[in-house]
Amino acid sequence: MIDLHTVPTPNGHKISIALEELGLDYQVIPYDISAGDQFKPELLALNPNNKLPVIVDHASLSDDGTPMVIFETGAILIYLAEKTGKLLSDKPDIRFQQLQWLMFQVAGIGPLQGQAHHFVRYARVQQDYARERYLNESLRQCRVLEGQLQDRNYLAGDYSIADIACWPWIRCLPLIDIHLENTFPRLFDWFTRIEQRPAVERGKNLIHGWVYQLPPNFKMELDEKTWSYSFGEEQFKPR
Ligand SMILES: N[C@@H](CCC(=O)N[C@@H](CS)C(=O)NCC(=O)O)C(=O)O
Repeated sequence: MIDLHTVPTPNGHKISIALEELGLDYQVIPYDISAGDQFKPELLALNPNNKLPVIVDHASLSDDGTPMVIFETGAILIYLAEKTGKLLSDKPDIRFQQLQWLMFQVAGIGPLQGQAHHFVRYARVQQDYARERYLNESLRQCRVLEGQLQDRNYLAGDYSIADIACWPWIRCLPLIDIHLENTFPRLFDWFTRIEQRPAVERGKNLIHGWVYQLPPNFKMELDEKTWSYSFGEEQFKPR
């Protein structure tokens, strides 16, 4: 049994989709990051970086006899793929292409598109330069993916953890007013192909992700406490 400590965000959905695809036995431990759950001592003991998701695999023990604990979605996806021998090729050339696109997501799309969401949807002070910069970067990343998908159905080889990592983030683009259908047709087809997978349907609905129903550029008005947990004093206080 795997404990999945998670939230209904793109990072959370990467792991619930992978667990569903792999048919692994798991239970969900939901967190509310707007209420500061990410700073609970139980979570900090698993991930000192106060981020979700985190998995605890009770079926796999570390050298000290305690269950394996893994945070950072890139590491979790590689762990799950290696545990099952699925969703990551065993042919070295394809495997490293898949890992390369996984890294493109965790080191590129997540951090930079994440900033676009921050400046478009959350920032309390209008920051035109930052907004433009991260929107342009998100569009540039879409162009890179569009190019990669010109002559293939998945990012590298068969459907893999690279596609699973990117998909929930591509799903968020309408929130920052980026729409694939006309501008990035191959990326749109890839998105639709993956969306139709039953495991993706189950994984994305695991915890209700209401945020995905918001209109483009919807400005989030966070109350003081939530702002503090996410972007203010509570987030940055030493622990
Ligand atoms: N690089 C991390 C990012 C995880 C992350 O940013 N998680 C967000 C939810 S999507 C979180 O837990 N935020 C809580 C906080 O920043 O306090 C990963 O890939 O796991």
